[in-house]
Amino acid sequence: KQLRVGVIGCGAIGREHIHRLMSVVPSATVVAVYDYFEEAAQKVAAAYDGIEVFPSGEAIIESEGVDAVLVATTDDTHAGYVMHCLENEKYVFCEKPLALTVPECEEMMEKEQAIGKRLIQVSFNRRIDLGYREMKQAIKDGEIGEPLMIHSAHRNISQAPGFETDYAITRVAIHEIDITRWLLDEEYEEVQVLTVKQSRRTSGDWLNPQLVMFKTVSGQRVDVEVQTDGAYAYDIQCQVVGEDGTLNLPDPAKVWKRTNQSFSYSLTDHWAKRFIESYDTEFNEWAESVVADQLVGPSARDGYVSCVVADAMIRSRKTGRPEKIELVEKADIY
Ligand code: ISE
Repeated sequence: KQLRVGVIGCGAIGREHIHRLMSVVPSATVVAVYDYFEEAAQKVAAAYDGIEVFPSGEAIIESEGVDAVLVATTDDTHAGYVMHCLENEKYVFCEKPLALTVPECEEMMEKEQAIGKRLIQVSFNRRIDLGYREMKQAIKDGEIGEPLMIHSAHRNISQAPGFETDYAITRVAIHEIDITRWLLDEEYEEVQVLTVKQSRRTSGDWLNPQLVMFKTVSGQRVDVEVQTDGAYAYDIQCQVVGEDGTLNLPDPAKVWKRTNQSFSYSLTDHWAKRFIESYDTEFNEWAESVVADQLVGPSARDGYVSCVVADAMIRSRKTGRPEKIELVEKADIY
């Protein structure tokens, strides 16, 4: 039996995920779509067989013909749809961020706990990337001894219009917030955002670059260079430094060229290309886990932690000081 998915939000990422669900996820199919701009939903429905346009996101969530929901709308609407899914005890896959505020995440965790099982998965696709998975395995196997620090970089060529300084945290560095605690299997004690000389390649008036630091509970230090505009490529770097060695995130498979007395290989321009395989696997694993009634991917708790940390980072950017991280206790279902 195929999982019948309803998609709320048919913008760029919504359309990409719909295509993915229809073409590379055999255990799922999209049956319902909604978008604030009805035309966007109509276009999607016209492009595939068996997709119906619904009058609202709520109608999709409440429909008996929909087994699970994908939320790919604007950030400010995620929490409302996810809560509505919980009220209807429906599985929901939510694009990051899970919510804009910590209390909303707490409410979701309480509701899930009352239901007694996980229904929410948050899209932190890097956990599925083969490079990061291999790094985590090597750390687990003790190959570099105890990890002591991580140096990382997140570089973008451009942003959609309307980009703001805080989005560098809530939309961009949020990936490092999540992947670092997943790699190290540790929570953060404090975080800090440092000011740095600004790039002339920024196409708006937001702060770019920003330098972000984390300190974990056991004292490991992490630095993340966040360039949200004007970089030479979409480039993600991560180096874990351990007592006995280092691990480096590999670039995606590309031919190595030796020509004109030089050596090169190409990088991509966009996250959707850089991480395409991880997104494909993420949806396959999600659909299979929903069918098995046992979610395994990133949880509401992970969405909550990233929200707490992002808030602290935004505070630190304003105060210039390190900010402490305080988390509520982890419930049994996580
Ligand atoms: C986007 O949402 C991402 O997920 C990318 O990883 C990030 O680099 C980009 O700036 C975001 O807009």
